[in-house]
Amino acid sequence: MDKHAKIYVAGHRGLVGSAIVRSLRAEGYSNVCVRTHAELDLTNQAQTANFFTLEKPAYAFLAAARTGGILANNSYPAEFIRDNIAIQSNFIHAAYLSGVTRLIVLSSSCVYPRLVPQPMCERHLLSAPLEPTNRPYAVAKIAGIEMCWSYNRQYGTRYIAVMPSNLYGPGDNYDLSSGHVIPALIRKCHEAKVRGDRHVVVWGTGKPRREFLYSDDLGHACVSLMKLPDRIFDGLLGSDETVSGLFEPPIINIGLGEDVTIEELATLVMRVVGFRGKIVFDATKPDGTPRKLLDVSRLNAIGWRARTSLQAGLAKSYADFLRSDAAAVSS
Ligand code: GFB
Repeated sequence: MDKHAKIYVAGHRGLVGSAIVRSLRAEGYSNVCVRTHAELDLTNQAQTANFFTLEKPAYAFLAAARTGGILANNSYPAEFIRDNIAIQSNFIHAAYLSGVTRLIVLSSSCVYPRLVPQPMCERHLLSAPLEPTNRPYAVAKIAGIEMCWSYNRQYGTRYIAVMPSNLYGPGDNYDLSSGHVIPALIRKCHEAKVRGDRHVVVWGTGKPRREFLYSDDLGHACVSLMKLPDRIFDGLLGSDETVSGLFEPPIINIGLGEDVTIEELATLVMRVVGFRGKIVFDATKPDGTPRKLLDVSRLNAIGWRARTSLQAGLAKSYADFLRSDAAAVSS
C-alpha cells in the first residue's frame, strides 16, 4: 500500500475505526480520509454514492455500523438489521462503482452459529442456527460477507470481511444499557468502589465464555491485512463454490486465541479497578451464546498475533474510563 494512497476509514470515531486510523497514522500513511456521521450518512444511498464518486479512495475500511451489547441488540432488532444492511449495501456497491482496489468490511464473531465446535473456524459460517439475541445483526453482517463474496465472483473485486472476537479499548461505550460487558463492568466496579458498595451486579449466570481483543490490536491486524502482497491477500478472497465445490467465504478470524468466563472477567475487572466487594448475578438478564472462541490459526499462519493480554488491556481501558466523561458523571 503506497504511503500516499487515499485510504477511507468509515466509522473513524468508533472503537474500531479510531484504532484503524491510529494504526495507519503510526505507520506513516498520510492520506487518510474520514467523515463524521453529520457529514456523510452511510444509510443514505445518494450521499454514499456521491462521496465515493468525488473522493475515489484507493482502499477502504468499513468500520461504521450500528453496534451494541446483548441488551441493545435484543431491544432494537429492527434498527440493527435495517441500518447495517443499508450501510453495507450502499457502501460496497459505491466502492465497486468508484474502483476501490481493496476493501475490508468489519464483521464479528457473533455471526457464527450459536452452537458450533470451539474454537470456531471460518468454515463454520452458515453451518447452524444463529444466537437469537443478535440474529438481526448477524444476518445483516452475513449479508455484507455475501456481498463481498458475490462482487469478487462477478466483478473480480478484492473485498474481504474480518471476524473479530468481542472488542474493548479506548473510547468504548460506557453506557450501561447499550454497551458491551467490559466497559459496563469497568463502570459498575468503579461506581461501586466510589460509593463503598458491598457488591456489583453482573448480568446472566456468569458462565458464558468470551474471547476479548483489545481494539488497537484489531486496528493493527486490519492494516497488516490491507498491506499484504497480492499473492497472499488474494488467498483470502474466497472461492466460487459453484466451480470449486469448496465452501471458502472471503473472511478471516481475528482474536486473542483464548477466552474466559464472564465470572472470571468480572473478577479480573474488580482487581484492576480495586473494588473488593462481591459479585451478584442477575439471572433475569440473558447469557447469550454459551461460548465464542475463534480459531486464529489462519491469521497466525500469515504472521500476525495479538500483542495485548486481557490483563494489560483491562488496565489501559480503566485508565481510559477515568479520563472519560462517564467517569466524571460517576465520581
Ligand atoms: O458484551 P455483551 O453484551 O456481548 O455480553 P455478547 C457478554 C456477556 O456478558 C453476556 C454478560 O453473557 C452478558 O449477559 N454481562 C454481564 C454483561 N454483565 C453485563 C453487563 O453489565 N453488560 C453487558 N453488556 N453484558 C454481543 C452481540 O453479544 O456481542 C453483538 O449481541 C456483538 O451482536 C457483540 O456482536 C460482540 O457477546 O453477548
